[in-house]
Amino acid sequence: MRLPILIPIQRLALLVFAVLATTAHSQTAALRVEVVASGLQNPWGVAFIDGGRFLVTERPGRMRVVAADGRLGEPLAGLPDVDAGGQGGLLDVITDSGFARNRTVYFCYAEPGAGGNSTALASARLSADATRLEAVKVIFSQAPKFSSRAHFGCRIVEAPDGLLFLTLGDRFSRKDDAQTLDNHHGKVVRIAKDGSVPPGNPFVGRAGAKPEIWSLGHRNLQGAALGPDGRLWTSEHGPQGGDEINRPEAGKNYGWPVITYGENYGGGAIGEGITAKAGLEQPVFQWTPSIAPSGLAFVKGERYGKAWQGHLLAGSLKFRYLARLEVSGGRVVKEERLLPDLNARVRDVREGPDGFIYLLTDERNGRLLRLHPG
Ligand SMILES: [Ca+2]
Repeated sequence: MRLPILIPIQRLALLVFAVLATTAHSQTAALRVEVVASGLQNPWGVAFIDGGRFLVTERPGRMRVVAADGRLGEPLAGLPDVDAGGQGGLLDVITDSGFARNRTVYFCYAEPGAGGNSTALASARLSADATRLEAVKVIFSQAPKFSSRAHFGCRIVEAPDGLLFLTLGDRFSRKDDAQTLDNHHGKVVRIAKDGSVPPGNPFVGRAGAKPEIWSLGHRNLQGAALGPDGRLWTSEHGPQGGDEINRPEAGKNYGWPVITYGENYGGGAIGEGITAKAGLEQPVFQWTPSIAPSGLAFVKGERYGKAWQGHLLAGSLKFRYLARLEVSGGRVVKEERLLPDLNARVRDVREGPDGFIYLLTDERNGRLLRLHPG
């Protein structure tokens, strides 16, 4: 007599489980997009300041405060000369971990100078009325300067120990420089907030090596984020194919242009056309064909459900979507493509202090977007 009763209960339990699983799936898949602000010209980086306000860079060389209600402030005064053109201009911005006390920000940009331009990192203090940058100090300049409008890299991350990571592109036609230590092309560098070189950097004291170098063998890193593991994660553009996610570690070589999963534009092998070699690190994930990733952020809060916590988000410039990358054991194990109908180049991705995910779209009329769970 008991069996006929038990079976329906088990089926009911399975049914309830299936409905819950379906609901959870649709909640995460159907994000609602709120436009916080528009009218930003090719915005590149967004940081979060007091009063629910935002600090946004525009690639042509402006930085603005965006009010919580989306109103755009006037461009801040006090910025240095920016070499805007091509991929260059005013690029990333972050707030200092002590911003609430010291109002300090860091920003990077294409710095003009003898020989062309290169990526520079500056610190500054946002004035009390948030109309200007004060005490602007260039704390790092990529060397050598070179005449190119491409591959600036330029993402900034403050590590838990207060040191700054900065990503630096290979300037496109200087790709072989990424394999040598006498320059900053195709590197991640690590510096202190005053611009000094941390004594623990991996190549300090090596003859002919730039002491700021943290890792080498990169192409054009346009995404960087601090993982829940407290470590640096980066994304970089491959050539035709071979876009990568890496976890750059001290002194390690990430292979470009000796190994790559990509090929030359229009086809044809790069170098020996190999994807692996002893002594060169493999990416933790790669996209072929290329999606052109820019902007990288971990979901650390619970606003999107526990299922998303610890996952990585990457914006796609080329295919105009947001990649959600499931991370397990330090590896990316699965990609879900979110916002397939966004129809805009995703330039930056950040998790705000309110736990919401924010995006910047790279357009002449660029927008700041807030993502709501569906
Ligand atoms: Ca690589």
